[in-house]
Amino acid sequence: MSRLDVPEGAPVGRRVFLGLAAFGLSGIVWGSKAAGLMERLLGPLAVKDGTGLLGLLPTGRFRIYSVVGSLPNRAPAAWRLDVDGRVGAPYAIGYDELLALPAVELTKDFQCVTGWRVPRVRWKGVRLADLIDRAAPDGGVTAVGFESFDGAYTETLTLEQARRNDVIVAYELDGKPISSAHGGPVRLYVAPMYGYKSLKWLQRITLVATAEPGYWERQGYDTDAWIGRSNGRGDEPA
Ligand SMILES: Nc1nc2c(c(=O)[nH]1)N[C@H]1C(S)=C(S)[C@@H](COP(=O)(O)O)O[C@H]1N2
Ligand SMILES: [Mo]
Repeated sequence: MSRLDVPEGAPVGRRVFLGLAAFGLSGIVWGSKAAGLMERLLGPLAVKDGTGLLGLLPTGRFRIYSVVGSLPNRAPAAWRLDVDGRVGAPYAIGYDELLALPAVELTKDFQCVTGWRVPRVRWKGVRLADLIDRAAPDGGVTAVGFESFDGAYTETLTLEQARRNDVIVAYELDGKPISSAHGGPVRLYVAPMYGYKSLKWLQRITLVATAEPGYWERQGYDTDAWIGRSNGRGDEPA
C-alpha cells in the first residue's frame, strides 16, 4: 500500500520511493483520527510532484494515491465500462462512445479527507445519472457500487446521491485526458464528497438493493462523505 506523489506521467521507480521515504511523515498534523488512519495505511512513502518536493504539507497540488502500490494503466482503446446489476438493460460502453455522450463540466476544489485541497480543479465527463438511466434500473435499486481495474478499490453511493448533477464519470482533468496516475482513462468524480469517493480506474458500475461499504468505509471512514459534514472535519464545502 503506497501513497505516491509523482510528476505527471513519470515512472515511479524504487529508487525514488526509497529516497523520498527518507523524508518521513513527521510533519503531518492530522486533521482527525480518521484522516490519520488513511495516511498510516497508505504508508510512509511520498512526496513529490512537478512542483518539486511537496513535503508533507498542502501545496495546492494533488497527491497521487493508489492502495495497490502501483499505478494501473489501461489504454483508452482497451478500456470499457460495464453497467450491470438489478437492471433491465445491462450494457458495456467503450471510451469513444462515452466521449460522444452529452458532456458536463465542473470546476471545484478537490479535497482529501487527510486535509489536502486542490483549488479550482476542472473536470469533464458524463453525468452518472445518464449512464444509470440507460441501464433501466429496477424498482428495488437503492444504491450503486463502483469497481476499479486496480483489482482492490471499491466505492458506493446511494441511488439518490448517484443521480446528482455534480456526480460524473470523468475523462478530462484540467483540460487534458485523465492520466493513469490520476485514475484514467476514466474515473468517478463525486464533487460534494471527500476524494476517496472519487474512485480511480473505473471499470464497473453495479446497481444494487443494498450498499456494500467501499474500501475506505471498511476502515472506518463515513459512507456519506460530504465535505465538511462528515469524518469529524469542518472543511468548507467544495
Ligand atoms: N482506485 C483508487 N481510487 C482512489 C484512490 C485509490 O487509492 N485507488 N484514492 C482515493 C483518495 S483517498 C483520493 S483523495 C483520491 C486522490 O486522487 P488522485 O490520486 O488523483 O490525487 O482518489 C481516490 N480514489
Ligand atoms: Mo483521500
